Amino acid sequence: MSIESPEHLRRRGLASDLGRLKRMIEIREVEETIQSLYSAGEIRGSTHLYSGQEAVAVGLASVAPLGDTVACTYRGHGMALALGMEPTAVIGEVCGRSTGCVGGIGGSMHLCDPSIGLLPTFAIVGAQIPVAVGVALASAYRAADSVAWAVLGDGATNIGAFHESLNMASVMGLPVVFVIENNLYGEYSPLRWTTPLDDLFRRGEAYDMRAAAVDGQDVHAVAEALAEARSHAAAGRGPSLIEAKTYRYSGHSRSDLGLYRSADEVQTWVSRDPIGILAERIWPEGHSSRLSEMVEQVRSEVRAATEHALRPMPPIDKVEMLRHITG
Ligand SMILES: Cc1ncc(C[n+]2csc(CCOP(=O)(O)OP(=O)(O)O)c2C)c(N)n1
Ligand SMILES: [Mg+2]
Repeated sequence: MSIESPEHLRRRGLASDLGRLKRMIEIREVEETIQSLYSAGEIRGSTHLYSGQEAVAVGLASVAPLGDTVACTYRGHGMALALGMEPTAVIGEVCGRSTGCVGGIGGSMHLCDPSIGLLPTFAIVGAQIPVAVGVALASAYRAADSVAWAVLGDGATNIGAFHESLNMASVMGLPVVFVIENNLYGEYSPLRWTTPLDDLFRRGEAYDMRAAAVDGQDVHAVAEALAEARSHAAAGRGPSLIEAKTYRYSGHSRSDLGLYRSADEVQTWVSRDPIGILAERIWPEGHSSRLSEMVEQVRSEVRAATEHALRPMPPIDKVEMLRHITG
């Protein structure tokens, strides 16, 4: 299947800029709903929100055909939605309900749906990277034209598995694209406290790998860079490392307010909001009322999805299992 296939984009709802905008709004609304559900005590364990980074997931899902495989992190609600998971399945899973994508036993950090190419999201920093390389190896072995995607944070580039994975993928010329979501922070530490460089794509040089940085707030720029990387991989020319410069609006997880970041810094990034950037491009003559209309529409869809997701309780054995897992 060609990456321009209208069929795959239609199935994902990403065939047009309006579809891409709507999906980014959906991700934002689902994350805001999850934040409120967390405060209301509906969510056990931790949860990591994706607000601010929407253009990366939607850009990737716009160019990854069905048949590709995505391995990403605990900050994976946005990627699941971008790839086509229904809000009910995300919200249900995060809340441990049977309406969730894996029946409520995975939770926020373990979303999964093989039918959309999403491997179970990974809670261990960097663990998804060698798994994606393994998927790429299988694809090369079978002479399939599918590509594997490893989506990781800036902090994960300091993990041994990152370096081993890039090395092996490069030596073997495997069809994998490594996508760094550089949101400038690890758990609570600014990138520069833990990492000796700002431009993480430069780590690709050490592995003789095609590498580039891209504006992670611009869904078109992300899609273009990732489409090129995918074509390169699918043509048998090996892996790429793409660094998307982006920002998470919320703290690292659950109740973290992110107070270690200055208000100016947050404001600078909010002024380059990925939803605003695309809306302005779609409606250059003025976007605020049309955008508000779309937000209202998505908000009511997400409200309905939430009611549906929370209605049933899981069977008692799953409740017991969750109790056991989360203490
Ligand atoms: C191997 C491992 N070490 C530490 C942790 C705890 N931890 C969870 S998220 C995180 C920060 C990762 O930062 P980054 O890769 O930049 O991803 P982001 O959370 O910013 O998306 C850490 C240290 C973990 N889950 N796994
Ligand atoms: Mg980070």
